[in-house]
Amino acid sequence: MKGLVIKNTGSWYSVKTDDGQVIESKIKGNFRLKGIRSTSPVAVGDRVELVANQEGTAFISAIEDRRNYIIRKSQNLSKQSHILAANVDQAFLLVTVNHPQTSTIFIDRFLASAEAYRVPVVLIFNKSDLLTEDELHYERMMMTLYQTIGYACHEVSAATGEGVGQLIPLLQDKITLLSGNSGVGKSTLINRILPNANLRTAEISDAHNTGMHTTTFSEMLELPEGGYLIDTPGIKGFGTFDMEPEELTSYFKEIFKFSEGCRFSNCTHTHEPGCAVLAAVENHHIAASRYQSYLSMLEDKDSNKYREAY
Ligand SMILES: Nc1nc2c(ncn2[C@@H]2O[C@H](COP(=O)(O)OP(=O)(O)OP(=O)(O)O)[C@@H](O)[C@H]2O)c(=O)[nH]1
Ligand SMILES: [Mg+2]
Ligand SMILES: [Zn+2]
Repeated sequence: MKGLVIKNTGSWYSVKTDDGQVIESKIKGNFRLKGIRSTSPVAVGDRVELVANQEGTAFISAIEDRRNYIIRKSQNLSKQSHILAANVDQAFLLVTVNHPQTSTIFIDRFLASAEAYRVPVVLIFNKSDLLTEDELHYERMMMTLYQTIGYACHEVSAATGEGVGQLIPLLQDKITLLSGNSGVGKSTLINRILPNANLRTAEISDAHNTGMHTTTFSEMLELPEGGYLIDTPGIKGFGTFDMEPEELTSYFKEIFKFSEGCRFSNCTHTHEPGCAVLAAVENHHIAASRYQSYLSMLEDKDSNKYREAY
């Protein structure tokens, strides 16, 4: 029997079989996944093989090779990671310019790691109903910045429903991971799109009380038009990235374009003469915030710390 892992609640997995039943399943004792040190070897979005048992539950006996996966590194130094979801077609990164404020470093780190996994990202700016004139102005500037780089951006309010309609066609027949800081409104947005989902959301909206982590496990929800939306726990920061400068450069689309004009092919864009990236930052062709994010990821290589990206 084969199926799709649609929910992970720690030790149990809900697996939807190809004939449409949902079977609660466990991993067989010594089952390990090669190459990945993860807190849980099976992830939402995995295609698995099941062996049914007497009690109406099943054992997961094999995982099919993954097309991709999105990892959240754990916050301690154990080097363990947590796979938020596997086999996704795209990610919606939900951000808010206030209540809570999503930092540009967080956005850029997410975008760079998604580039590394080759997962396309759409940026969704939520809580437009809460923003002051100044905040709206800042939000539109951010949208222009990321659109110019090549990321689609949408402004919505999950609370009022404003703008949510424009997301529906983007979801059809795709597996979409919804990610973002805790409290930005991921579960609220899914409840707006799928009223029957009835996901738990934070009860009070308090700008000073963020990081509550209302959602604690990933869950895949089926869309009536075809496709799935995956609600995930909020992410706060990332583990360090250990990438060579050339590799890192290629994950910042606009920095990569300018880097073709650098004098040295191994330019790190920090101090080298004839650096086209530094010139572009100087001339405001590359946003200072993007360059700062690049530098912060470059520093990761030399430090071994967990970095909170706000
Ligand atoms: N005013 C307003 N409040 C919103 C909007 N979207 C979400 N909220 C509120 O923001 C709070 C957090 O929403 P959640 O949907 O629980 O956030 P989440 O991203 O799922 O958070 P985690 O599960 O902790 O990762 C709740 O009080 C929501 O009612 C919005 O568009 N406008
Ligand atoms: Mg949630
Ligand atoms: Zn350079």
